[in-house]
Amino acid sequence: MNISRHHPRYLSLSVRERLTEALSVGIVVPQGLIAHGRGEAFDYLLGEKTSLSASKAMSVAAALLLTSNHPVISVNGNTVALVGADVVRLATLIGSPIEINLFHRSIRRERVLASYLRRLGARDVLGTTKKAQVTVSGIASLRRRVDVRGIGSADTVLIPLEDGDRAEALKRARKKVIAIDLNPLSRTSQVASVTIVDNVVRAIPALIRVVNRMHSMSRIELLRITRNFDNHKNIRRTLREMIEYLKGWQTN
Ligand code: PTJ
Repeated sequence: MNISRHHPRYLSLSVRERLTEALSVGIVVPQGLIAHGRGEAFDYLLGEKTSLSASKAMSVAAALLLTSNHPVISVNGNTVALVGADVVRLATLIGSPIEINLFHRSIRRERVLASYLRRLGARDVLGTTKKAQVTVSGIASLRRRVDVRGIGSADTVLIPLEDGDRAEALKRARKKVIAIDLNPLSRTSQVASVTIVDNVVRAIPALIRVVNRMHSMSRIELLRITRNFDNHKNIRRTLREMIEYLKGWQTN
């Protein structure tokens, strides 16, 4: 559908359009549209903009990615459809592989996502071969099977739009977990080491900008940023920001 740029909901409508197109080629599953709807509802409560607490979490996430020995970006259908090109850019910048790890898993979908990411310029795409698989214990779905060269040996995993089960299991496996999730109350948000409560379409491009800015900082400075961060305190700040935004509507 051709959406006019002058439509007041242009951005939101074009994101929906991207998801439905990705559904038609098998990148996104129907359940992904439902998940997106839930995300949109929370985005309203943020005024559809990046909050101060999300910006803070992004700085910590960037510092963590830059100081990790083996960071990995885990992607699902929605993430690839919405920000595939930016994920490839971020992976190149931090020198990390991209691992496809699907909740609604099928070999066909894994191949579709991998070839799409490669067309966007990704060099190191994992998660499509059974050869190098290991199991992350405590995950009820097929997402427990991961690549030993990727999530299996990662010290930090970036997980946009994740299910809580796997976020918890990755934490138990002693990995640092960076979540991007519009729902600050989700299990993923609550268990992650760093939670960016923001729309993935704003968060990944913003994260690229922050990583570029922090690239020249010393390791000591970066480690100080990660050590002084309290994720639960920052999520409470996000909730306060949402409440303040709603209060603004009361007085309108
Ligand atoms: O591609 P697959 O098979 O791996 O499946 C992907 C989905 C998203 C269907 C699957 O991972 C799933 O069911 O996820 P959940 O458990 O519904 O969680 C998705 C979370 O992402 C929810 O907390 C949403 O609020 C949040 N969310 C949805 N859209 C966005 C988002 N967060 C950030 N940006 C979004 N655009």
